[in-house]
Amino acid sequence: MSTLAIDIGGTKLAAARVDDDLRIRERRELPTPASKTPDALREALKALVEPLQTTAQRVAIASTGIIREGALLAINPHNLGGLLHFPLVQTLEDLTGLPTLAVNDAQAAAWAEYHALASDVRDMVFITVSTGVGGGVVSDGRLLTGMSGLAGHLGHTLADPQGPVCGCGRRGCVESIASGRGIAAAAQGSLAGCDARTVFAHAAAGNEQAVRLVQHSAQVVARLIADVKATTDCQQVVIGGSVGLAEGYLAQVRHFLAQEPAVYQVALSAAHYRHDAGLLGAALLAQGDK
Ligand code: ADP
Ligand code: BMX
Ligand code: ZN
Repeated sequence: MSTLAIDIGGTKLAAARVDDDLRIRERRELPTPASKTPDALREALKALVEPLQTTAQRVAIASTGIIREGALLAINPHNLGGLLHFPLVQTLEDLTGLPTLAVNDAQAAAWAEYHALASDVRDMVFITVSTGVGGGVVSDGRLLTGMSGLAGHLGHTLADPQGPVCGCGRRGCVESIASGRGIAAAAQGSLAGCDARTVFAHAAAGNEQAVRLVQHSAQVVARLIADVKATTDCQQVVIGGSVGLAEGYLAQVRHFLAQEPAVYQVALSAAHYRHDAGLLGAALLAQGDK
């Protein structure tokens, strides 16, 4: 059996055929359209999945946003060009004719990463630092989704009451500072208009402002991890997303976490499945609990 797995992020769409032994075949990527209208996302998903669907028996989607009753509801619509609502499951069932499951991207990634950890780890938290900052919590071996899909939305916890207004409506969320969009929005002067990837390249070349922006993001994520440890008493925190996986980033998070009191220390690692954790977690969930 194989699953057509789809990962919808604020920056990129990915899809692949995933065999039941979690082998990835025919992986494809397209940019996420930044549009308020659902039509643009529907067309992009159509172009993404059409070449892949022939042999899959089901569809599994890991998507940015709160996933409630098969629909995507943005908590931060800025991450999707203003898009607030999208009928995910309905759209993919119409496009493919296959039974479809959808789950939040970071929740899905947490599930895949949980399965990659040693079997004595029962409590873990996954954090993606990407277009936004997302999270997934596995507690006593169970993935928390919450009664309305909101569980684990760690990017919308408070980092700085004087910080920028977040797209969710709150001021100073972790996401508004530490995410790829947050880093880009804070870039000024010679770096104004740069995306996070470019800011990281400038930081690697020694640009002081870029170094500060990356450090600030890592510090905010380290404080979030201390909060997460205090909330969940997890044994392991796993970091993913293109910012989280960028060279040198995790080392900086470790550096800032080490400055917190001992009770908040927790084992930290980079995502085992790297950029495919969301795809694989959705596929695992669609296969049924393992
Ligand atoms: P998505 O949010 O769609 O899942 P990503 O995990 O790739 O996608 O995150 C996108 C964010 O990561 C963007 O802000 C982008 O600028 C940033 N980014 C992409 N590649 C890198 C990189 N090599 N180093 C640092 N940041 C990166
Ligand atoms: C936002 C939110 C989360 C998501 C997180 C990471 C939206 C559209 N998304 O906090 O649901 O998990 O971003 O998403 O409100 P990504 O696109 O950065 O992977
Ligand atoms: Zn927010």
